[in-house]
Amino acid sequence: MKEIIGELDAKGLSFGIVVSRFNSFFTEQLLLGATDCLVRHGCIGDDITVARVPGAAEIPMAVKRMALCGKFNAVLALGCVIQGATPHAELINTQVSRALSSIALDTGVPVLSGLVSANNLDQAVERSGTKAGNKGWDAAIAAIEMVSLLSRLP
Ligand code: INI
Repeated sequence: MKEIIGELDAKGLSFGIVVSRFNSFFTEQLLLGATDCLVRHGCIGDDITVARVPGAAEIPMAVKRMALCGKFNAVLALGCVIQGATPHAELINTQVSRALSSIALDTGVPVLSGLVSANNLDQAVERSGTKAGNKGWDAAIAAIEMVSLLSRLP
């Protein structure tokens, strides 16, 4: 049996990060988590580029541009959608998630979602650096692994 796995080494890799300003109280924590993870795994600050968009709905457009530009090994999408703030929160979640998957599959560039989808503020707090971890960190570690895995797959 031959097993191919990705390494958790971000040395020499470049990452694009798209972060939304909406619910910035949470998304800034996601950004801190993501960059902390990348740097702890060997990425240098100069190899991380952050693009800010107004809200989660605008994330895919910027992610696509970053994925297509050829400068980044992976792109992270960080946002926070809280149910109840708008009647179309569920729609935003669905559309953004689908769009991110399509961009990754169409471009071949790993796109990792650090999109917090919460029913209320408590859940958003839990997923942005407290008891349920930090979705930005989770997206970053998955990005590092996927870049390595894809470089090794036939
Ligand atoms: N954008 C978010 O990132 N999170 C939300 O919770 C949210 N809610 O609930 O409204 C939200 N709305 C804005 C949306 O993403 C767009 O920026 C806006 O509709 C303009 O296209």
